[in-house]
Amino acid sequence: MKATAKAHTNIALIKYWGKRDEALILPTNNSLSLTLDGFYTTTTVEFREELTQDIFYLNDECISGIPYTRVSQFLDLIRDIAKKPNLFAQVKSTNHVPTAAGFASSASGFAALASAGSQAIGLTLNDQELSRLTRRGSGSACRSIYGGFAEWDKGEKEDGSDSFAVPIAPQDYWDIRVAAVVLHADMKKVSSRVGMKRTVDTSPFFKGWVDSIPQDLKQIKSGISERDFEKVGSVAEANCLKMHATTLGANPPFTYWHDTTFTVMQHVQMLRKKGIPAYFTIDAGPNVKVLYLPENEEQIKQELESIPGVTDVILSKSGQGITYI
Ligand code: 2P0
Repeated sequence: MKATAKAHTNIALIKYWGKRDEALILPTNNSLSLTLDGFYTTTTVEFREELTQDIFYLNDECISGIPYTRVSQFLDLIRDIAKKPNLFAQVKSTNHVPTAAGFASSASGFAALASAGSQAIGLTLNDQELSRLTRRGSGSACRSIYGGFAEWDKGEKEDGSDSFAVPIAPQDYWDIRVAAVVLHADMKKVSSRVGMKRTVDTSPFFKGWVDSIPQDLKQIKSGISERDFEKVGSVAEANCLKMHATTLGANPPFTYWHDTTFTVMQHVQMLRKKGIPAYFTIDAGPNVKVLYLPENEEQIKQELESIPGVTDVILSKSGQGITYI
């Protein structure tokens, strides 16, 4: 009745931005990501007969409120599948995702919780079933089941049974690196959940975003299969810009960018002009992630650290999928 799992976070190169069903977490578009080795969550779930409710510890702190409710409601799904509605669990999670780096710890967190929880209660799920379950905790988490590149297929069905991630290329397929550029900036004011919903509901640019995804996916997948870094990087950068453009069309309008965000973006484009292949992508926050190749690591780190307003540069490689400890 006890299991421990480790899951890594992932960075989307084709972004998930918009839900067609908020309760089931069904997206409006497919997304594609790279799992990262530097950032992970380790979670132990133990179901115990004597418990009358779930208990959740995060980094040794007992958690209540909304984060507790999200974990407990997710365990309800596992109890439901296992047909053990009154069996509660103690969950102990440790995040190795520096909050300042601007990676959503919800991706590694829910992937680790789904894996440890389903194994602890005695379920035997294959990767697709596990990814589909993980999706219900947080959408982007369903891609973290796999190492390397993964694609979340939005699916077509209303019940979400065909909405899960599939592997595209394993961790050791291609040594692409990611630098997380940490900026001196305030915490984001619009959560990705709220930002996504506002964009879907009000942005006239949202349709253009959704319509453009199939072509981006086709291009990036051919770039991955050819190990063509420029192709992958340029599609990822353009896709990120399109996602962020939708937020400017929302009502009320918003942006995740900070002035330093823009400075870093321009610096990355300048590096390319100097002949160093580097491309940026940005999630629902001000920090910038830079894609680069191993041979340019030293220079990339130095260049990014030299930008005024940059407080840290954290380097990461392609990471592995779920492991059980
Ligand atoms: C992504 N993001 O593809 C995109 C890009 C942010 C920008 O997935 O509501 O925390 O839990 O499904 O997964 C962040 O959204 O949202 C996200 P929910 P999630 O990585």
